[in-house]
Amino acid sequence: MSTTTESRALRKIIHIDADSFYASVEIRENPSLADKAVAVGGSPNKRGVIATCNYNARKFGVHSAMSSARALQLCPHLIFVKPRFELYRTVSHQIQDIFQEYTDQIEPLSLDEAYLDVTECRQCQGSATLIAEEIRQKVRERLNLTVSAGVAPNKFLAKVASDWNKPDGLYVVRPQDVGRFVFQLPVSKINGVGKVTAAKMEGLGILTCGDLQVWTLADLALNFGSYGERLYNLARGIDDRPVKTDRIRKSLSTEHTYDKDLADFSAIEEKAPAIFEELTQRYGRISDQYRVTKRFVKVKFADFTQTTLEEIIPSPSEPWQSLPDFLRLMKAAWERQSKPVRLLGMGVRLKDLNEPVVGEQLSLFD
Ligand code: TTP
Repeated sequence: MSTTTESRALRKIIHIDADSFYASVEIRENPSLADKAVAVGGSPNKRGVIATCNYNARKFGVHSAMSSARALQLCPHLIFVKPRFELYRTVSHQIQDIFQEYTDQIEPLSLDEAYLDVTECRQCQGSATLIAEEIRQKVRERLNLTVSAGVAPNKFLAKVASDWNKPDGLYVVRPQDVGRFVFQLPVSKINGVGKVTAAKMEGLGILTCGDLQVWTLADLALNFGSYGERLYNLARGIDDRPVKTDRIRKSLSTEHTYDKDLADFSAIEEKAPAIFEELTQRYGRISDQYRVTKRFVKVKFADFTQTTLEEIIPSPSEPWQSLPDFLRLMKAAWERQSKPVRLLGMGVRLKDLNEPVVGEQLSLFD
C-alpha cells in the first residue's frame, strides 16, 4: 500500500498565488485607489457579483462571489471597478515569464496561480526558498504587484503554504517538518474538503490531519468512498501528483560536469551509475505520460569537444532502463577520442502517449 515520505524521491515544489489579483492590478493602474476599499466586479444595481476585492474591503466581510449589493451593505464606501480580463491576461503572462527564468516545469491553475517544480533548478544554489523569494522580488520590482509563495515537497503542502502568510508572504514546509506540519493542520485546509465534508468529519471527531491519521484506510473508504485513500495519504503529507505542464517533452536527459577530469574509461564507469540513477528517477515522474523510443549519451572531453551517440530501443516491450546498455554506448562514444572527460550525460527520446496516432482520427464522414 502507501509507502512513507522518506522512500520517495524528494521534489521541490513552489505554489505561487498573486494577492487579490484583479483588484491589485486595478489599484496599480490607478494608485489613488490604494488606501480605499476596492472590489472588482459587477455593479450593485445590476445584480452584479464580486470577482475579488482588496484586503481593505475584506476587513468588512466582503469576498469573492458575493453579490455586489450585499457587499455594498457591508461596506458602504466600497468602490466598484469593472473587470478588464484582457489586462489581467497580459499581466499573468508577464508573471509566467518570470517563472520561466527558473524552470519550464510550470502548471498554471488560473491567471494568478501556478505550481512550479524547481527540483532540477540550479539557480540560487538549488534552494527552492531562495528561488521563491527571488520570484516574489522580481514580481514586485518589475510588475509592481505582490504574490505569495508556498514551498514544500509536494503540491498539496505547497498550496497550503502559499496561503499561510498571505498577503505578500512566504511559508516553507521543509521535508523534515512535514510530519509536524500536517499533524496540527485543520482538515478544512485540504483541497477538496468543503463545508459539507468538514462538517461530517467534525461529527466523527476529526478536526486535524492528526485526527485523520488514526483512521485506517478501510474505515476512511467506508466513510468517504473513493476519496478515502487520498485522504489517508494527504493526512500524512503524501501527494505524488506531478506538476503537469502543457509542453510536450521530446526528450529527457541528465548530465554532470566533474570538478576533476575523468582520466579513463574506468573512471567513467565509476561515475555512470549516479547519472543513470538520476535519469531513471526523473523518468519515473513522467512515465505515465511518455514512452521511451531511444537512449543516448553525451561525452564532453577536457578540450570542450563533444560527441553524442544514440540508439533506438528495438521493441517497446524492452526496458530501456539498462545500465549496461548505456555503458556500452558511453564506451563507444568515448573511444571516438579516448581523451580525459569533463562532462557525461545520459538521456532518452520520448513519445507522448496521449498523442493521437496518425490515421486514427475519425473523419467527419465516418
Ligand atoms: P483567488 O486566487 O481565489 O483570489 P485573489 O487573487 O482575489 O485573492 P487572494 O489569493 O489574495 O485571496 O482568485 C484569483 C482571481 O480570480 C481573482 O483576483 C478574481 C478571480 N475570481 C473570480 O473571478 N471569481 C471568484 O469567485 C474567485 C474566487 C476569483
